[in-house]
Amino acid sequence: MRNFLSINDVDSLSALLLSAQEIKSDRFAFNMLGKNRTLLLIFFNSSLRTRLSTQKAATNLGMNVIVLDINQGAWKLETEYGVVMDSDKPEHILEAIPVMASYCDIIGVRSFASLTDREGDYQEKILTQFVRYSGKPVISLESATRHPLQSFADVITIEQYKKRDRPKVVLTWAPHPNPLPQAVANSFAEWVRLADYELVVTHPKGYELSHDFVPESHIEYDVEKAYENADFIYAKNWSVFDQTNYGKILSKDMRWMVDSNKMQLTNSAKFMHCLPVRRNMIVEDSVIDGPQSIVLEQASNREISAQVILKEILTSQF
Ligand code: SN0
Repeated sequence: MRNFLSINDVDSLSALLLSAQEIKSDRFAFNMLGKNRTLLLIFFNSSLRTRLSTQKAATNLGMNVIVLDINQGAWKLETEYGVVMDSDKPEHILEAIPVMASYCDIIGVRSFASLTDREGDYQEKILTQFVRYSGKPVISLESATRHPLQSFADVITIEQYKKRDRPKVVLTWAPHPNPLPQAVANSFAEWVRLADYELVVTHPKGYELSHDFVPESHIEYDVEKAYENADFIYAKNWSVFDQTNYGKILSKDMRWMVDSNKMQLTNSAKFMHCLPVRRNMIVEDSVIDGPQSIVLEQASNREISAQVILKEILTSQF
């Protein structure tokens, strides 16, 4: 594995899942693999789980880690070409990327969706420049359109809890006060399909995700029908993907909040969310605090997913 940006970088999901089990049973078994190798984590956006779990995973493998928050202490980076740099951005990404790359062996990048320029977001303008100009393996720590380390951790978690081979996994939109990217939802859908679980996506009309991630046949607009016989309820808010309203909020329909009434329609489903979660908007307290909630296990599997990927890259690239 050279880069880890999406499912396209995965040769065999079952091999990754085996590696996850191996690392879970002894996370220090490969603590010499990363000796004298440095991981640089660059954040263009806030992070709690990704930052800590990736740092911990790298340390388990014996790596050194440097973390840079672009918005706290670094120069603001210009990302557009050909501009007269007379704004508040003193450094161009064209210099910054190779300079940062020269201090490390692997780069993790958290970029972000503009939510105004759909084409730019879906072209992954920032992430692709890191791949092009760093000369180093690049790991996505959430990009404009995907969050693969999260989705891989989600699949590890589902494997742990599933009671049948092909569980019914429901991805439900839920209301949120602010416009959020489609990244987590896109990525989750793509990994659930890779894992060959049954995927049902439910949301109000107007919140259709890109058909590249969720073909129309997977959508169920009747939220209660979607919950029927579900094994996993995965909640996430996202803003509109459609070109005319891209990045906007169309609805805060509370019928999509995950509550104990709808959970009763399921096959004793587990509740999942990538966190951070807005309680009593996305999910009722009684559900997230109840025995069906596996959000903490999901978060703890972030260390495992990051370690599997770092191990793959260290093994194949150095
Ligand atoms: C991010 C998102 O992509 O939706 C990161 C999730 C891992 N979530 C948020 O930005 C939540 C912020 C909020 O206001 O609740």
